[in-house]
Amino acid sequence: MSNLSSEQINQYKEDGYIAPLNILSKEKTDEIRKEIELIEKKWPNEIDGLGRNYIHLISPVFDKISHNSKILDAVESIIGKNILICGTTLFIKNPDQKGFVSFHQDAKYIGLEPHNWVTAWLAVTDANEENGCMRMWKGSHKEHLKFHNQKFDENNLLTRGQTIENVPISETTPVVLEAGQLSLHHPKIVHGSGPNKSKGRRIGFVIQSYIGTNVNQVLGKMYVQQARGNDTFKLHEHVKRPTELMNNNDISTRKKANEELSKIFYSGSKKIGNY
Ligand SMILES: O=C(O)CCC(=O)C(=O)O
Repeated sequence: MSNLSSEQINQYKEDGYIAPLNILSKEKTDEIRKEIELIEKKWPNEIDGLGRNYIHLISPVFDKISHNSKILDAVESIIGKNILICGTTLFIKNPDQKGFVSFHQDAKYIGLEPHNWVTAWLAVTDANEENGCMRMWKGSHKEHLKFHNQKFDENNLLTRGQTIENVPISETTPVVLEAGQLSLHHPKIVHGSGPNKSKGRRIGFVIQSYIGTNVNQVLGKMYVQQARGNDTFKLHEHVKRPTELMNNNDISTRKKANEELSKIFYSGSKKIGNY
């Protein structure tokens, strides 16, 4: 078992996140990167823009990471033993692009209530200040949800370009991770990330999020998988795990899931962005 220690749990409660946790070997992260490159080559546009979501439904490689027992042990320490995977997202920042993530709180537009959930960010490549790693505003999860301006900037990787203005950068901490390491963050922590100024790709695979079975989706419909324990609440539709890359049935499940997710993220919005 690799459950978090009591010190780590206290750190999560105090700071709103915990990192780094060692999860995968270098060989494994190379395999993940190859899977991404294969999909990009064979199915261009499939994991771009809105399509960057739910890759775990069409790729056994990403399915296995989402169900990784080391990750689940750590997640169990935070949300308990009955765990569902309700979504995944690839956050890729290529060196020739200006992509960034404005400061935001995940809980603002995601519709998951109560907040018995946690987001896991796995570094597929190293993530550091040069290539635009996440920055966390420690302790900000203890406050209420803040006002988010909806900016729809072209290079913002968030759906509406939702932005909490005037976050003091000097009070934020970079989450520096080596490939194969993970961070876990709280639904209400204020976080964001700058552009990639390096010469290589920055790739994060984000399980967004692991939810307790008691967590409802108050803005729409979700397709979940059982990661651990039992689901006695039965609030969501369960879907099967993929056994081959890009199986036709899995592709149509993913399409439905993406359409529903888009409705959730843009609920009440007059405009639709790129993501
Ligand atoms: O990958 C990033 O830079 C930001 C990801 C993020 O905001 C999240 O995982 O909640």
